[in-house]
Amino acid sequence: DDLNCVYRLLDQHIAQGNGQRIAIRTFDQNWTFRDLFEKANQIAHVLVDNMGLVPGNRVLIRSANNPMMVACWFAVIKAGGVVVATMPLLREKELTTMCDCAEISHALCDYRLEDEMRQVKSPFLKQVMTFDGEAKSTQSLEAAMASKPKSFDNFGSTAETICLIGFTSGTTGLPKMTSHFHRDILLICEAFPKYSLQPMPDDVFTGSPPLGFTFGLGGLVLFPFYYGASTFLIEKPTPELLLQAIQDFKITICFTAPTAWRVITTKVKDYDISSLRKCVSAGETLPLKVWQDWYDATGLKIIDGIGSTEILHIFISSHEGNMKPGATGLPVYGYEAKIIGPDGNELPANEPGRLAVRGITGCKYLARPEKQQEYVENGWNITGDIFRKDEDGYFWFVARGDDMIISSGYNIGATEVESVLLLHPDVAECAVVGMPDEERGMLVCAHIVLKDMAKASDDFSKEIQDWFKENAAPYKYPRIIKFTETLPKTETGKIQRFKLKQSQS
Ligand code: 3SK
Repeated sequence: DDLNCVYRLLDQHIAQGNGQRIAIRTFDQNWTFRDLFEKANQIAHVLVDNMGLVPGNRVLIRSANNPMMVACWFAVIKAGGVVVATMPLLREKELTTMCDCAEISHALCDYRLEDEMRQVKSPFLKQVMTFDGEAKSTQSLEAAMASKPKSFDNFGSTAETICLIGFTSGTTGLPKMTSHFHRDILLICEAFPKYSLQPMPDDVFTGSPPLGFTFGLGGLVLFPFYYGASTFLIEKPTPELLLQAIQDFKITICFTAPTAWRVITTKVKDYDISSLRKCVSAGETLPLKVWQDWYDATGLKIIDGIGSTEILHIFISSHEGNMKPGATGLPVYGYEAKIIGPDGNELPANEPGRLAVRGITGCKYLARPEKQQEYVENGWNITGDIFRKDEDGYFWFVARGDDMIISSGYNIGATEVESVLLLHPDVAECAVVGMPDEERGMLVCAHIVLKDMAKASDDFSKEIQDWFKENAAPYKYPRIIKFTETLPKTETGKIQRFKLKQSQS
């Protein structure tokens, strides 16, 4: 049982007599570990008895961060299913691609996000059930749960049973999927949090990343529960709500992205945040100015980190005792990192090159053997980031090595945005690049050639942006549109994105 992640993270608290402790709080709900345990067990019964789930089936979970989403996450794994948790903002086309790629057969969905889920056209998806928080509908998950027992015999998983599939925002057409074992879920709880946070049962975690992003899953569910602590979930987090929660619910550990830390710094003087002891930043690189301003305002040192969906969570970071402001940090216990040149050999100190990482959680691409070959060598995962390692072994971010745009902590594949734009009936050609921005780190900027250039206008940009938000997750939409007669290309017709980047800097 100790290597079954659901037992270790949830059931064990009941077995040890800690069921009455608070597991999840929101602005209007309190769930104890027992509440969560019983609801997860009832949902597991519904998955098996009513939805016909058999072990190994992949189950999509679509929701904002709330207690029912967490209960569904545990229920799927209890029943032997594989969780594919998604960002709430994804649209029908993105959901369809995920269902097709991961062969998803079942979905559990917050009723407020049901419309897009019902439009998914995938031959694999057989069963969708929605939860509404109160069994308002007789068809709801809660209505089906009402008659189910509050105990459940967990499927007999082993340490190496796959229980989670993560999608990475691909830089090319099809997304990359990575799989994770029960063992991996538990190992990350022994790595970054132990190294940087030293959590205790009285800690209260909060933050903004969605649970569909493994940064959020770790920081807001796995780490608190592994250490018997509680989590405070916010469905639509804003800097103000994070500050409100920290003040009113005595939060001790907060996970968010640099963009939010920057805004929070400007507002913190209006709140009492004296309970806060650890501040974590990941998802994009943390500018030194943001770190310094927060330190000057609060005396707290933000713990920067870099992780990935492939590795599951943060693998380079620091703690108060060994921080070099501006550097991302040192490899976390259980991981090794190095900087390699184009020939794959390690580079000398301070030379920028590709970051490679290897460690306890491995890197297992699913269904795409060519990706395993391209991105994994001797267990080393070759990331898309350019870093340098200084003479003391600290890693410093230099640049993204691919066409990924990181805006407000979201990873946005430029090619993915292009492929959506090309579906617009008026778009002939387009190229998408990141544009540096004070507030968001990067902005998505689309250079567009229209079939009829006479249509180019500010109003038409707005029309394309609105159309985009209907057809893809709104956080990916191009905030800047530049209409152009031609795009710069090589002799072989390849778009020269670097020229577009140069022309705007
Ligand atoms: O983007 C990151 O740095 C990250 C951190 C933790 C887990 C997952 C990711 C992608």
